[in-house]
Amino acid sequence: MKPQDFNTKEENTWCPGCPNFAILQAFKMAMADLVNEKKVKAKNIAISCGIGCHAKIYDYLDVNAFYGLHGRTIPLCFGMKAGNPDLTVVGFGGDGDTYAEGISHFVHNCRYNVDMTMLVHNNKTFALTTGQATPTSEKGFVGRSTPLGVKDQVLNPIALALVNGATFVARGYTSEVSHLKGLIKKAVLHKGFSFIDILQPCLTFNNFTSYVKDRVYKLDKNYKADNIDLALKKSLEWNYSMEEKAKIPLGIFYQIKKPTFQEKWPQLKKPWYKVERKIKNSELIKEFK
Ligand SMILES: Cc1ncc(C[n+]2csc(CCOP(=O)(O)OP(=O)(O)O)c2C)c(N)n1
Repeated sequence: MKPQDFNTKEENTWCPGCPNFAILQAFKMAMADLVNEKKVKAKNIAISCGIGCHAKIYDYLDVNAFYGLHGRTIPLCFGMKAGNPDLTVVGFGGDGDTYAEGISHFVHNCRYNVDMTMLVHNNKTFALTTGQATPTSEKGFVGRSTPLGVKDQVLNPIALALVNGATFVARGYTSEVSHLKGLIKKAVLHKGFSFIDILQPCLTFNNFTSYVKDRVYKLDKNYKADNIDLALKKSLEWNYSMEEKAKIPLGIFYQIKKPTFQEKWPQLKKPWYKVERKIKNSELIKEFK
């Protein structure tokens, strides 16, 4: 299988040069590899998305998919996985989508450890609606909804995921496509909730490329990703601000094994459509007639 085998015939309406293309490409390359390595079955890939520029990825991937509501990607993925544990479930969200509208689902899924992957296209703005502030917009960010600049504390999604029990927490960057592809492969193979915050500058409404490009660095090969204290320390190295001296780590901050939601609930191990029910629908209907 080749990455382009996931292409659809839909016209792509992202802005020319949008870093979302890099996420699409990294995902297609990662999934093609996993299919060729016989670790994933193409027919079992199921995705969902929120609402926003990121969500258009739904149109550009020839896989099973459910177009969601703003912020509801995670519960949709949760439902798909609970309904059919054979599926390889991946959610795509925006930073507004996941860290504003969908924040409660994000936090609780870190606790539940549903076996799914969440890829967040983090452009630090609500892009589709033309550049309002999101929780990861830094203090001082001037956008359509904040002409006087953001006054509040910025949200650090990496630290948030870590303190709430997430079992796979990573950061990628759209200018590092093959690194991102590697992260996606590892995330998909992880048993449990795997989360990658992907820095994706929005060329039209929030282009922070020049800020990140010289500040990113990859976590060292000797970095031990199973140590929560170290992971937390690393997560605080950059607080999504525009501080001059910041350094931005990329890679897997933390990965451990914990029982998944399905393992905690043995009733959910079998796909629901294979469960034999004692109740006969026809008898029930008769009773209510
Ligand atoms: C509940 C709800 N609130 C607001 C909207 C309007 N809305 C549609 S797209 C969007 C911006 C999406 O931004 P983000 O999730 O960051 O994704 P991006 O466009 O940046 O990829 C908003 C606010 C909506 N569709 N539903």
